[in-house]
Amino acid sequence: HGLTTALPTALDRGEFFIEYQPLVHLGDGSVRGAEALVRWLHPQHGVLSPDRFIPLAEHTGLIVPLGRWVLEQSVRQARAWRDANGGEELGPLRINVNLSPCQLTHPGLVQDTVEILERTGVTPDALCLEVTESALIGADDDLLKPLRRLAEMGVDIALDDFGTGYSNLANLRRLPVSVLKLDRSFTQSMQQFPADPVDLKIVEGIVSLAHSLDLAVTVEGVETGAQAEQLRILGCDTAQGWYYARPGPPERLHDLALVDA
Ligand code: G
Ligand code: G
Ligand code: MN
Ligand code: NA
Repeated sequence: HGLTTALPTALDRGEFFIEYQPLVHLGDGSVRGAEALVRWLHPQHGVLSPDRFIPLAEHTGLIVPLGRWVLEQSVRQARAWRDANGGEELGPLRINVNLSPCQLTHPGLVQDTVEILERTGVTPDALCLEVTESALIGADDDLLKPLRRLAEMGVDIALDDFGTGYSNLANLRRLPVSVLKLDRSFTQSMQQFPADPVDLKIVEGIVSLAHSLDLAVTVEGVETGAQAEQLRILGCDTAQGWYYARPGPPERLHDLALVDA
């Protein structure tokens, strides 16, 4: 249909833009960084969410140049936040970028990332690449090699939507990941206070396993203060969700971070 024909040239026409959603430290409430979320400003349909076009971009192969564009824009943005603040008082804002499975198998991933970091003067530890749990289920060494290279350089790798795919927990040990992003469904079950005791046990178990493997835990989809408090008590490290802020323009993130500092 219409989206399919318009997609291949949308990148050249400059129709994509990125919104940023803050990542907040649960212990002290400070803004530590943001996740980059791409949108398509379609000339007829208006703003389209990634669910509408990422699958199409994966199917047509546009995801490789689009993903590279998102990575470059986001890392530039992280640099701009740092510069706007004189690089000091805020502490660096880190940037999380989603990678689709097709980008993992694309041979240019490591080199593109290195070049983008060098061009922008952003250190690898300011970047976190998010890969879904399902993309890594049963991953062989060839698939993991580029992620391992990036992790060795100091780039964080996060396992996105964790707890939805059924990955073998023991498998975590061989993945070069340093962050688990707990799926939104866990946060949703913390709606009531006190939350369901079984769900509490599950999250408690995941957090304890994660920490014993030296992984940080980020929670997604936090919509209320009660959820944030419950997840903080359970030992989660970082949170993201509408309770703090919806995805928005980059200037807003800087303002949020300054207010906190
Ligand atoms: O905020 P939201 O509706 O925008 O995001 C929907 C989904 O799209 C999320 O699962 C998110 O991981 C994915 N997504 C957002 N931006 C990107 C991107 O730049 N690349 C890829 N591969 N997925 C993205
Ligand atoms: O990469 P991922 O699938 O995790 O992308 C985050 C998705 O979750 C985006 O679609 C984003 O807009 C959405 N999102 C972010 N915060 C909230 C929230 O508090 N509640 C809900 N329901 N969705 C959220
Ligand atoms: Mn994500
Ligand atoms: Na997610």
